[in-house]
Amino acid sequence: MSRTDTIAAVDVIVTSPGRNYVALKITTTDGVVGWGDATLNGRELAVAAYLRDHVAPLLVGRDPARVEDTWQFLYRGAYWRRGPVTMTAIGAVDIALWDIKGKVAGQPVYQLLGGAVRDRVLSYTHATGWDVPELLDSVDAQRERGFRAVRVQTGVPGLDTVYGVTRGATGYEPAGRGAAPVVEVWDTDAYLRHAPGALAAAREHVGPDVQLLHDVHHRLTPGQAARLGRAVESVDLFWLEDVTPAENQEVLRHVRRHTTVPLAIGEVFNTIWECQQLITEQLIDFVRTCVTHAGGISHLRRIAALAEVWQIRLGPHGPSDVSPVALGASLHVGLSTPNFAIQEYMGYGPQVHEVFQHAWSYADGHLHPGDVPGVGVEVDEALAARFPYEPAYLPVARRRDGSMTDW
Ligand code: EZ4
Ligand code: CO
Repeated sequence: MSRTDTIAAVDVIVTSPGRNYVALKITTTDGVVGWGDATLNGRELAVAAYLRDHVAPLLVGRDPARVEDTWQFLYRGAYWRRGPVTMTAIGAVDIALWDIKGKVAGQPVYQLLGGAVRDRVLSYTHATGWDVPELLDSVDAQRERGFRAVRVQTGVPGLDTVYGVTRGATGYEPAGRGAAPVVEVWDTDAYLRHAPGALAAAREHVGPDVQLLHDVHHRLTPGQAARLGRAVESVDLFWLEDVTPAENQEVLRHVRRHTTVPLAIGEVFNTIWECQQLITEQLIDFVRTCVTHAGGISHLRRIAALAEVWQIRLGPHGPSDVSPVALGASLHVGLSTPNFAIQEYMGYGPQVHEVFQHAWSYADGHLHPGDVPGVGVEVDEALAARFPYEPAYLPVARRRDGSMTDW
């Protein structure tokens, strides 16, 4: 990079190779290209417009080497603080600038973050079955693929749709294509009656050596969460995720008083400030913030640093809606950050692997970001253009009486 190298172009690419993604491309006057992920599931076009209309014009002409200053400029310069759209846009720029910095230096990003502290990053994937026998088959299939950590979700008797499971299918994709969200009917009591037994059956099936995780997906009150935590203590979960919506974080104290089950929260958080109380009051064990939605590599590292003080670890979000660019970025943080525990890896359909050519790799239950300069994920723009955006939304949930609840 010459000393006069500046940002020449900022392009936003929306593509739907099986599901929607938003990719950010930053090109420098020297011709170096950096890629970021700006995918916000079900609200993709809001981030695309934020980037195109408000961020791209501000970036052209700036020094691409100033990663931290650009973060500060976009965060403080917006005046309006935080929020998923803003922070996803900032995250995309941050990841793309780290990609450029790595390419210019000829180094994978993890080397610029201080180098590897581990050889590979432990990952977990999803097992899903409508009933318990189907779930156990799914767990076996994921173990055969080498996974040592598996998230287990099952259907609930009496309900037709349940988070994390698709009836009659082996895979699960939360977003549904179409002009409006699918409406799911939810019954917390039915879930609480069923879940402990299903989780116990999974533990009995796999024995002690496999890590089991479970996602409650924001459905419980603090009292219900405390009871569920107690009921599953003998299952020895790696974590119980999102037991409450965690908007009121104080309520987690009640859960903590009653159970030692490890708690993971934060996939919907955008900044260190939403994590602060949960970390400093030790109300959780794992922070789930995603590199895309929480302001990029620079900000995820800050969250990790705060969490480290309190012996809390990172287990970032990594479903299909976190693009391969973001997964790569997360793995550079994972390889170089001491208190990074585990990376969610839901996997991608074949078209996604073609559009996003990635240096990261999976083997034997672990992920590695690869050793190419930068983040190591390139977007095939011609192929991406063949998959135009398709409206898709996450489901919504209503109770049996028709009132809205948290999905
Ligand atoms: O609901 O990716 O832990 N994983 C999850 C995911 C999220 C969706 C939201 O976009 O909770 O399934
Ligand atoms: Co989750």
